[in-house]
Amino acid sequence: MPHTNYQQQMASAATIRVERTPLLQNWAFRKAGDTDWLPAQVPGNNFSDLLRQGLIPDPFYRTNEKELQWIEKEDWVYQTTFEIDDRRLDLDQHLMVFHGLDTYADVFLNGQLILTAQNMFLGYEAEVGPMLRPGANELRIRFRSPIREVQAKAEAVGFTYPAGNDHAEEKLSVFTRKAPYHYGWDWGPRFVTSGVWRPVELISFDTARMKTANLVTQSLTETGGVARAEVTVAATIAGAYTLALNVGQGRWVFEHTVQLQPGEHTIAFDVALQGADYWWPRSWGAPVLYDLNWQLKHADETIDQKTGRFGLCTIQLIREADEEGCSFHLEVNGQALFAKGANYIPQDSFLDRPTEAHYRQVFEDMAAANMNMVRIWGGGIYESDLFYDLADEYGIMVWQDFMFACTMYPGDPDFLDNIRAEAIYNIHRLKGHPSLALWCGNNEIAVGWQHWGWQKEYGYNEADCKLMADDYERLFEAVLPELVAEHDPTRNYLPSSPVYDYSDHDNYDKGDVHYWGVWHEEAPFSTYKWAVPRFMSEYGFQSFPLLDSVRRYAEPEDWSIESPVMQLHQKHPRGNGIIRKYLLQHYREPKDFETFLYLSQLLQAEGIRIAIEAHRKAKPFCMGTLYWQLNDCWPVASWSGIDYYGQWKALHYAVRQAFSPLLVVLETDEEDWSATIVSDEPEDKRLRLSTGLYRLSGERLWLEEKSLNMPANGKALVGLEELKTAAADYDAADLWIRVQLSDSEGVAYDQTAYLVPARDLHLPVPKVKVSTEANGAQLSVTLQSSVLVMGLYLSLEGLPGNFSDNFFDLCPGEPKTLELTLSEPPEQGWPPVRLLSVYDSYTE
Ligand code: BMA
Repeated sequence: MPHTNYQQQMASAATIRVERTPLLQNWAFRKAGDTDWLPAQVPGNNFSDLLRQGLIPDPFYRTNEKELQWIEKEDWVYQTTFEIDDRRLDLDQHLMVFHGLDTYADVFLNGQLILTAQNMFLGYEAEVGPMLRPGANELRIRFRSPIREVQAKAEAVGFTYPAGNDHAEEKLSVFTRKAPYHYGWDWGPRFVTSGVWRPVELISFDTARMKTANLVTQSLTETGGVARAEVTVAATIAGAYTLALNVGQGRWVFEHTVQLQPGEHTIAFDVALQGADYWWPRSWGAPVLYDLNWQLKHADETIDQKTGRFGLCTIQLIREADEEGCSFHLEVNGQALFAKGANYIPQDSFLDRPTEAHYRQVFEDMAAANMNMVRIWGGGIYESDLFYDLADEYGIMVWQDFMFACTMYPGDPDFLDNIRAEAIYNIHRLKGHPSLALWCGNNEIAVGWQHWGWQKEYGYNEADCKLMADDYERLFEAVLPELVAEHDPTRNYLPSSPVYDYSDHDNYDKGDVHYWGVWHEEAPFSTYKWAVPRFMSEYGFQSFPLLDSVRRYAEPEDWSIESPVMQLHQKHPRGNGIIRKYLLQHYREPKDFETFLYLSQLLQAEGIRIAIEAHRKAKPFCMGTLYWQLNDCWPVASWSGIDYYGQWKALHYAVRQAFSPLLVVLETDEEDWSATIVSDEPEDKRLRLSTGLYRLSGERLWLEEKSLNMPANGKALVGLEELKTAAADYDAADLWIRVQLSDSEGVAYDQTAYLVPARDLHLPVPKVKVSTEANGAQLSVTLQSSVLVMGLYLSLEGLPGNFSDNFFDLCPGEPKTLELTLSEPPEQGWPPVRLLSVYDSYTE
């Protein structure tokens, strides 16, 4: 019986002979050449350690970034001691395992060199048996400056790589396999860190150990599916080894025996999971996961064990010729699915800072905003295992870029070998996650090379161009696809995103596009309505963090958009001017700094809402929309919907609504007035659409209700001719419209809209009645007004946190209750509720 079998396996776990000891204690560091050792944290980095020791000021505060650039040019030394006893030394094999070294490191154990590292994205192992001794052992790592390390190499090249986001004069970042955003980006500061950024452990064993163990879906059947178990075993003695795999706590149990010679071996066998449920992205079904227990047995003993989780799921990127051109969509468990999500960047410039709670919050925030996909963009890092565990758990598919972005890269044999090792390591680390949807070679390099004029800008001659183009082809069209095909054959590889440049309109019917006409070209938001490709994998618009966030990095004397501090926290050279230009097209001149920040957020939310609506309305021609960008890595003006401190901007609330499974897209600016209803629901629905016309002062002028049948995953068009006729009798500047969509459970979608830009509306003076009810760490706020209040923003000065709704239009005569839940009740009691609306940005 499977259950008994499982119990037996657990019992035999006691004999396990692989010992894993984390080495995360007693670390000290110093700048090379200094004599004093200072306490350090591992995992961590030199900036965080210097800050903890009070040796540098807060890197994010005011203009401190500028003062801290010396750090990248120094070498840094980290050291720890650890104890080993004789019993441990009795084991045969001893490996020092580094899950992440940033970046150029020489590692010494008891004075002997055990390893030289040169890739932040790669895990390293060194056999250390002969160097270990009973009692105290000293592990020392010397990190060479990633800047000075590659200077000679860069000089030898004879031209500059087009790494426009690298903030230094010399574009050295391309020579180092290290997070590109550390060198600066158009939303990121430059902090080129060094350090032990992921854990270190000492692994000792006799006989054999498992290095990696993955279970990957191969195919689905009506009643389950087939998955391939793949385990890498390092054996020290020849003999028979048995791999025992237990799926779903004893529901399926498999054993596979092989004869092994000493050395490293990959053992693969297929298993049938009869009756297993599929893993589905959220809102399409449940992301069902089964527990995994792997055991390696030899001579009747369990010698190693690993645990994990498994989801039965296939995700394919379908790119096939069709009537429109060439498709570009994700097929999940055989069904075409519309992808809704965002582009993700690392959560901090300093990678030791995001905790498990931060990671979980990112997934809570994505889930709350109805997302089913996230793109890990190629200028950051291959994320921690935790990120992918959460993606599996929350049902959010991961588009995984390899870490290359926005520049050409060298292609010499050493560099390619380094990348090969990095790719193989990360493919095996991540392939067992059902949420992993596809591998993508790079971000925007193909379009950059073909369309952005780098050749002219950087003055490349023919030979330089040929070298860079050949290197590109070798890496992204040969090396990486071959490695994906060999090591993760069920997953698709896309060489570069986007496939087509946004200037290339003839090809919008064929691939993915990053549409940057809005923002970079300063095209109006309305262009989002027609610039619709088969899949939109980037588009975005900047906004500022609000005053409560700005207070945390700037002083009152810095509170102007053009102050040196605010400019340093705006990394796009034309950013402030672009925001201002669009802002004045939509709103009146804001009366002060705070209302400028606030309106920038409403503006961003409005722009991205228009884009998302256009993409969803164009389904199934367009099958995905991922805006730029979900989050920030420091406090800054950027395209993010959530600021560095975790505050939802107006955008995140707007995205939650625009990604809701049932959506109404209202058109009132063309000859044909219409509402397109879009359903991402996996079942048919009976819906009621209510459309109302009102005066801003409150009076209802017209109301219509219609019932309709909405097929699963379908679309419906409803004419609004009568609304148009009704509105024609009034001054459009006095009007607002409300659309509500209800299903059997109540209102599923509720939106307000206007017929003229906010700047032209005759907004009445808001008089909002506020009542609050505090209950421990939760505050309920009820708001009521007799007139429409546009863009109402609630805050509690000095208290961060996200209300259940915010930046909404408060409808006349309809009380609205919001909740804010903190982790604990506020120490000083609840501050008064502050309100800000569009009207409050006016001068009078
Ligand atoms: C896209 C991204 C990033 C950049 C953003 C805004 O190109 O891939 O490189 O931050 O645009 O310019």
